Amino acid sequence: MLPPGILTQSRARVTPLYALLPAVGIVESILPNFTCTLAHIQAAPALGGARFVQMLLDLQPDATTLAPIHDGLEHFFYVLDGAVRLEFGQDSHLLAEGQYAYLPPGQSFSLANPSKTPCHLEWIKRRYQPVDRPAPLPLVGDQKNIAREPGDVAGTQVQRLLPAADVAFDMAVNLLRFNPGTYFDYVETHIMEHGLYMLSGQGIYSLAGEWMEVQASDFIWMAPFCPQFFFCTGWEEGAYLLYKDVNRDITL
Ligand code: UGY
Ligand code: MN
Repeated sequence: MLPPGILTQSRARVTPLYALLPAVGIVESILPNFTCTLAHIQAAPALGGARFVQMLLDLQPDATTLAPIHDGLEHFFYVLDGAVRLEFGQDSHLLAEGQYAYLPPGQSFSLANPSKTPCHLEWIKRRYQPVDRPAPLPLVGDQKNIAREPGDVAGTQVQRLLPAADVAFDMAVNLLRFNPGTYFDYVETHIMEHGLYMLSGQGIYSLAGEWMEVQASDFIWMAPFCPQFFFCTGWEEGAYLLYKDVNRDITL
């Protein structure tokens, strides 16, 4: 007997103000400078307005960059599972789940998966917006060592992976955590754009007035001024990794 046909229902949405991309629909790209690696590109200027690139890299065993990457951009990596070796300057770090790195513009680097198991990581890159002080230095960290600050609403927490008080940084990357049943205390509408990767749990997200079910492994891009509101549902903690552009004036 023939298997049933494929149904065409999908939660994927792409609009000028936001995009919701369930993982299953993102067809992989091959990046010429990587071996044994698939890139699931989640945000890019091709979306219509995004000013950054975000992707999930799937590095199979023995994956490696063929030559150091030196593209003048700033970079952020967050390891989802497995382990990746990140080399830059004289530094070499084996980053495992929950560990991350920020590299300032102009810092060349290479990546490799030296283990027998795949490694998945979120990679964010963008053009740094200089300001009247030196750019940040490279930074390597582990979310386990970052304080969980109480959020504005009881039952929510935020971990700031990059130094929030240092305006040399033009990006923030935070981990937001929600107990089931918690939600924002107001609908946010702000100039900053977001790249959101759902790490665990589930919920409903209101984006520009439309309610959408979201779950672990979904990606959301939010354009500047996209009205946004999250309500955590399900039985486990909802957690997401959130990119945000910060600390810069508007030039006209
Ligand atoms: O910091 C933020 O802008 C955050 N609360 N937004 C979000 O989670 N959509
Ligand atoms: Mn926001």
